[in-house]
Amino acid sequence: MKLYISGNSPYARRARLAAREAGLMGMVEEIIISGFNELVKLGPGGKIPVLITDDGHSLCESLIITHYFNDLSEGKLLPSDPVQKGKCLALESVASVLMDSLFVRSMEKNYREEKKRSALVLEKEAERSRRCYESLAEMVREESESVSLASIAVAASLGYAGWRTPEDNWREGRSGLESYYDRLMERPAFTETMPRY
Ligand SMILES: N[C@@H](CCC(=O)N[C@@H](CS)C(=O)NCC(=O)O)C(=O)O
Repeated sequence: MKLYISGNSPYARRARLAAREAGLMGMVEEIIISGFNELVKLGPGGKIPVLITDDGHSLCESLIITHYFNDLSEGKLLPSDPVQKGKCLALESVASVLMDSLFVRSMEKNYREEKKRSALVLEKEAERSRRCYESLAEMVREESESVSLASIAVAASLGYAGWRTPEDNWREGRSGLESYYDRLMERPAFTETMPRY
């Protein structure tokens, strides 16, 4: 399979982490894209990541790619118990919302001329990010350190926050979330895929 990525994309990182933690790296070739124009040849979305499967299907959306990897690994990254699975998906869903919120803010702050930036969007998304940090801090209280699609999404989002929205200081007052994140970062897959900026 071919996984198209860029080095610092949090969405790509999520797919890269899932491939590693599912034990699939022997089957996955990671290709760093040279430009976004090349991406539209792989599918209409034109976004990172894209996975070309061995059957020649083009999968976009990090959520779909990571769940596909989980299926290929026969469920290594999600609990089989339905209640535990629901809990895990709830955590993954909040981390997904956080990632989108951070990405919108980054686009607004870093890719738009200052006079064209929307204060409304920035405020609304900063508030959404804040709610997500609070919710994650609450949700990981009882979480073990086991790696799942949820912990992968949490780590990819918080790693991205450290880079793109350092002003959020997400660690401040959230020591449980901080130690959860720091423990995950000791794993080779997480260190290896850290954004380099
Ligand atoms: N919902 C998508 C979002 C992916 C995404 O926005 N990726 C960014 C890179 S971090 C991208 O490719 N942006 C290019 C663009 O928006 O044209 C996913 O989960 O994969």
